[in-house]
Amino acid sequence: MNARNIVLDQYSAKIYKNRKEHIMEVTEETKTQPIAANTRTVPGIITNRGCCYAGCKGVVLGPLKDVLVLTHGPIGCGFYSWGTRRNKAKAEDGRNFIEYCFSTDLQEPDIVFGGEKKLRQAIDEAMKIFNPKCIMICSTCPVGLIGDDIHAVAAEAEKEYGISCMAFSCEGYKGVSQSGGHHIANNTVMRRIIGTGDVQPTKKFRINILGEYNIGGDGWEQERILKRIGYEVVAVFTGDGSYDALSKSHTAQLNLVQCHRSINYIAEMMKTKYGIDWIKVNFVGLEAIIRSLRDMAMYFGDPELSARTEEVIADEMAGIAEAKDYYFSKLKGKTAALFVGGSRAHHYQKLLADFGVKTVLAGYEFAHRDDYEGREVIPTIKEDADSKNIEHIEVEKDPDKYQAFLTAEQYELLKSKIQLEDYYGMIPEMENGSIVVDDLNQFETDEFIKLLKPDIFFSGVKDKYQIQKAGVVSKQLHSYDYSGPYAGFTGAINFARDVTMGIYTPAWGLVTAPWKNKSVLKAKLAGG
Ligand code: CFM
Repeated sequence: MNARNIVLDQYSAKIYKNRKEHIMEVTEETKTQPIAANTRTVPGIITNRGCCYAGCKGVVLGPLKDVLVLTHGPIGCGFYSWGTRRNKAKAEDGRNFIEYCFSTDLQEPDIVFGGEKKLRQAIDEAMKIFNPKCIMICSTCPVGLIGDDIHAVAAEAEKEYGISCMAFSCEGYKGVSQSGGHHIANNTVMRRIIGTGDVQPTKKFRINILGEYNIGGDGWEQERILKRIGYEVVAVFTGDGSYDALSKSHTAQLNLVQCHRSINYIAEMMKTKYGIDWIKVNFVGLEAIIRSLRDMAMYFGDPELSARTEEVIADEMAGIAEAKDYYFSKLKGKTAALFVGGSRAHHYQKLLADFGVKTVLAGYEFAHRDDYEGREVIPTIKEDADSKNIEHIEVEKDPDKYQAFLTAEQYELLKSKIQLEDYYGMIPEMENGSIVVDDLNQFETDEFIKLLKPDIFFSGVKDKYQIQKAGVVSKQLHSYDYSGPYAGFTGAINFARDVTMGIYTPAWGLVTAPWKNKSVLKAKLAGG
């Protein structure tokens, strides 16, 4: 029996029926089958997912350094999301609210009598002490339940103080995970900020990076490489991001999408409203970065830019060659499990492969089917007078399906320019025999560790210690455990160094997994 069935068979009939749709063993046959994703977690199962508020406030809005993000709710929500995501930011005009936690600290009487008064007070206080140009109010669960009109309070504050004040009804319970929160944040950022600023474009190659949150300094490393080549980075959404930069982002010529899951909404809306093309990129993993840089150069179709791109790639690769070989020799043949939010399990498989590490299990907390199955948007060359124009076509993973959208010539041109395989989602890129799990839970984590025995398990803080108690080193791929950056060329080496240190630490061999302490009979009954 394969690992998938061994785990599923331990469930009751009802849970089995649900979970079997979320767990897949990759084979030639299953590769083209759908996986259930973005659905409600079975109540009672210990999931690693976050909430709508986490996706809105924590993920998309939180990194904006010159915006005062105010959590309207009991203090726990603000406290728990305080500084835990490691989105780094440098102050530009002396204003950096990143290190603060602002909350209305709702108490029982406010829940009973309404919390709007307290919200107004908090805004007054924030204006007196910090005088921000923009306040964003984020609701947590109880606020939605008692019905505070945060949008009305925001409108009043705009009038009274002449600032920009936006309200986000991102109560935690909305939707099935943090994914709904991304969407809520994206909509308001698009409606209220993008396009409000003014700037005279100076440089030729102006780009935005979407879905890059500067965890551990990833965004800075990407900007360094892009600037070396000659790009102007207009705005990063939203790592080390600012209201000002976002307001001018409509003046860019191309949007790069790093994390598709959290920000594809803005990429699409900017395409519709401003005609800005977008392409998926991946700055995690050496091969992936090189491919992304070449695609960008191809988009602009400028020979000088292409030459400069190749120069920078060669130089960066030469700079890390020795370290790369060393870590490859240490890591080759190791195996990894990856369970992250909605895009990193895909991206980091590429980086692991650069060092000879095979991914035996991968999964997402809240990805949608397109993230798994590889329904992708790829750039295609449009046949018109200016052949550099690029049109987007939604592509299913079955190549025959997109062929129908294109003329034979376009199809051939496309194939010659871009290796489509590289743009597929997570599942089509995985080796046969590996396991894919959506919304992995605590029970399944233990079970798959027993069966697959990965050398390292990449995940988050909620399950890190559970994994380490089983004798497997766990590295956080959300926060990087206080390390990073992991994106870019030098980032790849940082990553390989940390992974090597983790795997070669002798401590893991000294840990006895909890199931190994069970009596033989009990262990047998428990399937251990
Ligand atoms: Fe995108 Fe992210 Fe991720 Fe995400 Fe996240 Fe994150 Fe993540 Mo944690 S935006 S989907 S909601 S890449 S916070 S920076 S690491 S779960 S895989």
